[in-house]
Amino acid sequence: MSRIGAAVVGTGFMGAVHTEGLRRAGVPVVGILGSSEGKSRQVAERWGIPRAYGSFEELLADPDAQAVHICVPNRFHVEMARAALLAGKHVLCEKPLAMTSMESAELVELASRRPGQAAAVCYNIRFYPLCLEAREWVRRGDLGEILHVNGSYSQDWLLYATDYNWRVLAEEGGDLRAVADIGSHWLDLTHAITGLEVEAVCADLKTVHPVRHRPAGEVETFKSKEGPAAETHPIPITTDDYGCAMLRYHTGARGNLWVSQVTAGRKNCLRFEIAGSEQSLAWDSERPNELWIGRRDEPNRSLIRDPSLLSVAARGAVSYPGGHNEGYGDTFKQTFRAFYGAIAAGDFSGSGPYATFADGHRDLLICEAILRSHQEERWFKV
Ligand code: SOE
Repeated sequence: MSRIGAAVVGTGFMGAVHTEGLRRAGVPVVGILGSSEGKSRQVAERWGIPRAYGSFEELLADPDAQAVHICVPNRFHVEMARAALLAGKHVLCEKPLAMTSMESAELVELASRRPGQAAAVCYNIRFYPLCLEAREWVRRGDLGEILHVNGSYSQDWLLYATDYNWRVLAEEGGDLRAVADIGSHWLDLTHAITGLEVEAVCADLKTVHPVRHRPAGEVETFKSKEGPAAETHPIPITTDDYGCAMLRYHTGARGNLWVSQVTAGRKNCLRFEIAGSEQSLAWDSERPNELWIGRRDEPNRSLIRDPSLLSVAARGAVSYPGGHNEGYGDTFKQTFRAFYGAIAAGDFSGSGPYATFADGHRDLLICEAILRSHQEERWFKV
């Protein structure tokens, strides 16, 4: 699709997902950077990537890498995104965009001064076709006035005190974890669908495991579920395993969100329900090819992801006919098609369906308000 080459920073879960998604989107992956030169070389060989960088500076100096995908722990996001923009690269950064809203504000400002470069945050869930369809329905007015938006994002990969990954550490990921890691997806998605702005929040958070047992080496996201390490040492944890927030939107609509990384049986489950004055919509990421339509005066319906039944906007993000189910990996392919499609078209307005740095900044502001509300035990304005 694009002759623009991409370099990926990070060789963990997200680095692998981005590399595969880029290739499926027809974007050449020209090089990879891991945590050391040896790691870069090993992964480049395994994944068939032509170049293994020894440093981020080497990556930035590569003229074939016009875009950089940042798939490393959150604490590196701001410095890498800043340097990549200043080096003239397009940037696609994993979420959350930064550790604090001060950092994300700086990136928004910098990106606005680089008008010929695209700057996006990888909120891939927007690109499930039925989420794009829900967005169309709301925008067309089919739901009527939005009364309330409710939902959750729950996982079980951090249920036990022996579960560990860099995300549990505040110094690696930020003061908030479940809220920032997965709640930010929900906040972004529901904003993309409804256009509603969160004005104030009232939140309650809980660290279920104030002490976790850290293994000697690094553990990839989700991998601790495959069995505890033989040798571990106890470490204090301050980030949230669970969180709940009531939301007030700018229109007067209400909402609530709960997140958990300790709900046994919920593998990766984002759910939303949007109640409108005419009808409701509900969706569950563990059954992503069905959209529930709630009606009061006639039977409820279920819309199956079949391109022939979808709006033009949602159909553009579908690759296979109905019944040939699409899922998680496809959302990355579609995110990258949208991002590189905009670059190829010379459209740097950020008005397309992908999330911009400004969207990433909005989510950080809400996350910080959630933390303050919890700490001060009161409603907090965003
Ligand atoms: C871990 O909770 C994680 O990998 C998130 O960081 C991703 O954003 C989400 O898509 C899946 O879960």
